[in-house]
Formats: sequence, structure tokens, C-alpha cells
Amino acid sequence: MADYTFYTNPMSRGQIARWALHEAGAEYDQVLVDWQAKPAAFLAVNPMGKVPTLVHHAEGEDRTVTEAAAICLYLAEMHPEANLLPSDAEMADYYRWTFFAAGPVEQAIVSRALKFEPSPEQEGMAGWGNFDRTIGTLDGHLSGTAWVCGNRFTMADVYVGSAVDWGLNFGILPPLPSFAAYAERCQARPAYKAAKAIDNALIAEMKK
Ligand SMILES: N[C@@H](CCC(=O)N[C@@H](CS)C(=O)NCC(=O)O)C(=O)O
Repeated sequence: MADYTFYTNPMSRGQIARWALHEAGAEYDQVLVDWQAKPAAFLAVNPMGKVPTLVHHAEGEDRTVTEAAAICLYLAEMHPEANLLPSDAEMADYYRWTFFAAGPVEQAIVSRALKFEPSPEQEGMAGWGNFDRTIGTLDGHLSGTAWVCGNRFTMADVYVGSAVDWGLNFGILPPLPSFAAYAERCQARPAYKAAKAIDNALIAEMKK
């Protein structure tokens, strides 16, 4: 058995976790989840029935991690040899922008896709304020840096890069120069290419 069981669907946020698994150099067995027939073993470890879900077969115990951002950061911790963890100086950016992407950016993108925009009165309660505030803030950061933490790729880039890549592909993020250049840098990573090749082949298979 591989170290990890990875529950995924190729047309899902599972793509984020697969990229993270490849960056970490982790050995995994995949289980493809059919939305109409979710496996009992999957629902037992994640009653939310959401992918990605990762089970780490660690020494003496199985550990379940859900939420794509948590999976990314967990894998960086479990595979320090992959050099994806932040130094002390990089840690503020690492956590700040990963959580910014998992909260405000995700909410801004999804709410726009669902055609919900908070009214000015609702913005104070909405964690993302509004679409322009969130996206402008992300643009501000990515305009001044090659990677989330500066000149070095870290696991934060798998999560933030996936949000930017996905948002651009779906035409929800504006094609700003900072986003386009950052997405291009992410797409050049060998682990990104390897992971996407697997998901794209699975998607092509599903469409046959
Ligand atoms: N907060 C979760 C969201 C995961 C999620 O919504 N996954 C979707 C696919 S992208 C899913 O599993 N949908 C199936 C369902 O809800 O039944 C994360 O960040 O991983």
C-alpha cells in the first residue's frame, strides 16, 4: 500500500491536491469518486463527501486530511526533503496568502460564479468584502513578487497558484499581467505538468 490514499475526481479541486502530492514526491493510491455513487470508505473518512480527501497511512495510524489548503500544507510538513516549507522569514507570507486564497479569494470567485455580490451593507460581514477588494489585494501582492514568499517556490504557491490558474481558466479572474505571469510560472513546474497530465487524461477518458 502506498503512503497515501487520495480520493479525488479529475474535474474538481482534487487537481490542487494532486499537484501538491507531486511537488512533495509522495507515493499515493488514487480512488476516483463518482458523485452519484460515493464509496462507503470515502464517506466514512469524510462525511462531507467532498474531494480532495487524503488518508495518510502513517506509522501506527491512519490520518485523514480534508480541505485542499490543509492537504497542501500537511504534505509540505510530511515531506520536508521537498523543500516546500517556509523559512522563518517566509512564514508570514506563507500562511497569510494561503489562508487569503482559501478564504477571501475562494469566496470571491465562487460568489461571482454563483452570481452573488454582497451589498455595501453586507460587505462588513462578508470575509472577502467584495470581489474587487479581494482581487485587487491579491494583484497587489503578486505584482511585486515572483512567488508568494518571494523568490522561492513554496507549497503556498500550489494553493494560491491553483486559485489563480482556475480563476483565469474559468474567466472569473481578470487577466491582469500579475496573474497571467504567475500562472505561467506555476504551469512551468514539472510537478504541475505531471499532475495535470494525469487529470486531463482522466477527463478525456470520462468524456469518451
Ligand atoms: N473546502 C473544500 C471544498 C471541496 C469541494 O467543494 N469539492 C467539490 C469538488 S471541487 C466536491 O467534492 N463536490 C462534490 C459534492 O459536494 O458532492 C476544499 O477546499 O477542498
